[in-house]
Amino acid sequence: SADESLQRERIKTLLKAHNATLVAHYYTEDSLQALAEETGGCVADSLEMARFGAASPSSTLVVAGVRFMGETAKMLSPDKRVLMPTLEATCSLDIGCPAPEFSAFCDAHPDRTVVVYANTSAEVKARADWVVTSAIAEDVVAHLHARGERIIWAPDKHLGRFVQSRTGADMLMWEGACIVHEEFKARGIEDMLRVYPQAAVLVHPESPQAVVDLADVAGSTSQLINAARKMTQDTLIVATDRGIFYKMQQAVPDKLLIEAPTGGNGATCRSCAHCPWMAMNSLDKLELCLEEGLGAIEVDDAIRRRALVGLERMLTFRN
Ligand code: CIZ
Ligand code: SF4
Repeated sequence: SADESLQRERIKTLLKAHNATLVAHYYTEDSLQALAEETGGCVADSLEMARFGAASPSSTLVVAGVRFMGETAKMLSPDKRVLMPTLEATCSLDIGCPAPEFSAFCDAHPDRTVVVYANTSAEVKARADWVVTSAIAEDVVAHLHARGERIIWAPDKHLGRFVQSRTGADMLMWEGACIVHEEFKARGIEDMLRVYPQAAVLVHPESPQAVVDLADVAGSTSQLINAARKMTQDTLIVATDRGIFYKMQQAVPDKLLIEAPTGGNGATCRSCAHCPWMAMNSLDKLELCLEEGLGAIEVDDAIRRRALVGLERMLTFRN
């Protein structure tokens, strides 16, 4: 609309005035992803967001995503101002893994290497030997397993089980889950495959085992977008947050993308393929945060220094 295009222009002016770069996650709304692209920022998964933010020459990073992404950006770029359109956007994995309980769990198994998913608080990262995202979890765990290390994995039990099955590593799991991905239903996908028998199934491994078992490709968001390009099928059933369709459709403009079913038979679900916390980000909140300097992320320095150990291992990891 005309209003929205005026708003986009105002935000572009604000970004320039603040020497700010906008980094948006694949699961945020299309308007934010489009604006990040148009203004020289980036649209990415959490690993690439972290790399891009750290390499950016801007003095301010605006992170459209959920809180752990802003914290990671701040920890990697302590001298930059890191703003978020909303500080309320959390993640069920972060909520389900409180630092004191997690720390006690680690203390009870001192012989294990602690590997945590990026979807955790700065405090939990500070307790970890390694931080990983879904894009490199399997490679890192395979590397540790080959060195004979036994692992504590937290917090996503589905991703942990997926990585365990691929690597054969000895992994003690924390029992967390993503409220978006755990809603995908194998039965619903099987029904859909009867309607679209030629379709390929693309699944994010935060999904339940039965859903991953139906996948032609299971992988992180960036891996799924790359896989979409390579698939010979022209219909793709996609089990991850539907925000990914913005970039995936750009990558494969001629393919039909279909959201994998969540609740079977019209049953209600809590999230229906879209993360409620990612959805808290909007152009309105972005404009406000730039105008008023709201939503600044701060991380305690001692926590940051400890969390950086695992984060830097992730960023410098090469197979
Ligand atoms: O589900 C998420 O929050 C994901 C996929 C994060 C990421 O690694 O980009
Ligand atoms: Fe967390 Fe799931 Fe939302 Fe990602 S999609 S931020 S894992 S709740």
